[in-house]
Amino acid sequence: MECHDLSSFTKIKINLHFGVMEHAFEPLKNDLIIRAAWGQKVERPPIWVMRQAGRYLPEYHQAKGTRDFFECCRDPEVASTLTLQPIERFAGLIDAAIIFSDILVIPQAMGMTVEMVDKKGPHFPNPLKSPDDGQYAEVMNKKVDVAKELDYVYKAITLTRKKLQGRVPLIGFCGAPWTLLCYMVEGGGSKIFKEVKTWIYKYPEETKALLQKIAEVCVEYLALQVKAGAQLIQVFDSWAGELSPSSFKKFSQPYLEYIAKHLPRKLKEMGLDPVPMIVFPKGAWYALDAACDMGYNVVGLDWLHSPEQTLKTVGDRPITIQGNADPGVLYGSHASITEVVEEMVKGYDWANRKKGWIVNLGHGITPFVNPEDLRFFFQEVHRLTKTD
Ligand code: 1CP
Repeated sequence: MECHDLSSFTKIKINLHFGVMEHAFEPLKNDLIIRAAWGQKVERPPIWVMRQAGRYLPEYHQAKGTRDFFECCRDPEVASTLTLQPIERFAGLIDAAIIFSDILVIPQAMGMTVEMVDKKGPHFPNPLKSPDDGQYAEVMNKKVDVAKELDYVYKAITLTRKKLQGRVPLIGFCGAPWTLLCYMVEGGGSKIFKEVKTWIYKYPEETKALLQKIAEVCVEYLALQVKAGAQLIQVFDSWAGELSPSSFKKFSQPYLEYIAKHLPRKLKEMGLDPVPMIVFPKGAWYALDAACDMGYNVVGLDWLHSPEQTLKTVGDRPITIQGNADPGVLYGSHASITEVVEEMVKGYDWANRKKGWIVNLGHGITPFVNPEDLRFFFQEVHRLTKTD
């Protein structure tokens, strides 16, 4: 009889009831968001908020200490601790964790230097200047080893899944190619987007080649996140709203579609089951109709959309909407929070539909919000969607 040592056993794929998985994790005790993302009827709408692990939480500052931001991302122990903080604080009220990382790890993996400047945000000391600049050729020609360069993210995901012990699903994410391109050429956040507008209107073909390169990295990166244990994925197109309807069709949509088409194929090749995919094209209100046909299961909306109009636009397509309270309401009174939740519950026709909605803010939670006001938001969603 053939003899196997135990270590090779632990490495082989374990065929669980749910399909072939790379790791053995505890079964989910709360899979509400996964069922809602697949479009199933659910007992109540799942809730999480973008940027739920971060600066508004005192425990975030305490755990981070004086460490550099990217140092936290690269340390699986720290990253998993930060990911779990909102899950622990809001236990029983929150339905998903999102891995603590940043969208800008992809430009780093592509060979660019990105620093996180305290109280200012991301900074690229050497942004891409123009297609004639040697750095463009370098980035385009670099064979990105996505498995090696971002190994720390996969390790953080696997460790987080273990620590979660099935409490809630874990979301993996990446930045959309358009949004990443903005940072790579602007060198950080921007108000007028001078550089990236120069790129799209002066060098459209070179811009598209770079977007395609980023999209390919995104697919591989997301697939490896799923292999490591991510149970849903979200693509953040935070700067989609800087494009016109026509330029969105040229410089964002094709690459979002590429990811939605190729990720499931890649997962299949890897022997992994598909996971629900969320797209968040922030500010691109004109693209809601198109976003419903881009191949994603969930479309995340900012607060510029009314739920009623959204439902009309979605029609009978099997799309779940995620969102979309104005994050600013968390600076307001509890009466205002209640009103905003009531408007969403009514607007998404929850009492009749019981599907197609994941509750979230319309963008990330902002610094200086009192976490207890977020708790009140969660509690109000639970209270106003309870079925006896
Ligand atoms: O709970 C979580 O969501 C934490 C994980 C997370 C995610 C999903 C972080 C941690 N960043 C992100 C995504 C991210 N990063 C986006 C997409 C979401 C969005 O639009 O908000 C974007 C645009 C970034 C880029 C980025 N990183 C910014 C924005 C700068 C700008 O141009 O306006 C900032 C400030 C960061 C730093 C960052 N990322 C995450 C945290 C907790 C922080 C703050 C770091 C600190 O000061 O301690």
